[in-house]
Amino acid sequence: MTALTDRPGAPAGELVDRLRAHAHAYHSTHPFHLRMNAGTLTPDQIRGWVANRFAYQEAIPVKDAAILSNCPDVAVRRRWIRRILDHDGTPDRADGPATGGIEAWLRLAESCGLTREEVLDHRHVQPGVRFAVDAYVTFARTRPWVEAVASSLTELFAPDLMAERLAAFERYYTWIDPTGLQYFRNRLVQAPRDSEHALEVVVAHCRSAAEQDAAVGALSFKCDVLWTMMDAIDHAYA
Ligand code: AHQ
Repeated sequence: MTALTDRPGAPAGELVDRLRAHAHAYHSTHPFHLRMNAGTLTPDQIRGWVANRFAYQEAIPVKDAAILSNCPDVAVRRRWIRRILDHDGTPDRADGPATGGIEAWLRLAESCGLTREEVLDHRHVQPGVRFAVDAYVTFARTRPWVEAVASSLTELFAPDLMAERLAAFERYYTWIDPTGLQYFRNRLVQAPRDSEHALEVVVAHCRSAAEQDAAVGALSFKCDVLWTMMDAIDHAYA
């Protein structure tokens, strides 16, 4: 009897198909996102979503640093570290504004009529959002690093959502200063680059049936993280 850990996995193409099949569980189809992209959200609902999603954005570089700390492969680390700079930005230049995705999200917040202070202090963050974000960071800290890489593959599905969202904001939420939408424009470039790397890593490192099942399970878990955040936001602001 071959142990599951030794049983060879499926060919790479089949693993990729199993991962991409999670598109149906991605939070792009959550009712709150559907209403957002249909232009029917009120300013308070948009502000609630922006303030809560900040807790997730802030946690991404911490999550990525956890993966780096567990990853022994220098070639992977060399590329993975870019994610941290994308979000944290580089040290404030004396002559210019702070950079990075977290700063861009704060600008989105200000464009929606939120203050930086009320976003940074998490006063609007719902318990379900906090617990889902904490679960994601804990997953990255405690699971084998390749599983944590696999959990980031929700970004395979992000570009379509980002493009639809950007179009919806520009068309329906004209009360938001368009310069505040730069974060989404940046993700249109960063997300495909990041998910391409993550997919390469998962395909290269998940050869046994057990490893492939764990990678698929990690992506399923992450879909639940994102969906739970949206449930908590929908419950609080719908
Ligand atoms: O803005 C997002 C982001 O920086 C990331 C990093 C990545 C990860 O490492 O898990 N996932 C992710 C996502 C971002 N935005 C979400 C959205 O709907 O705006 C989508 C989300 C993802 O697909 O995981």
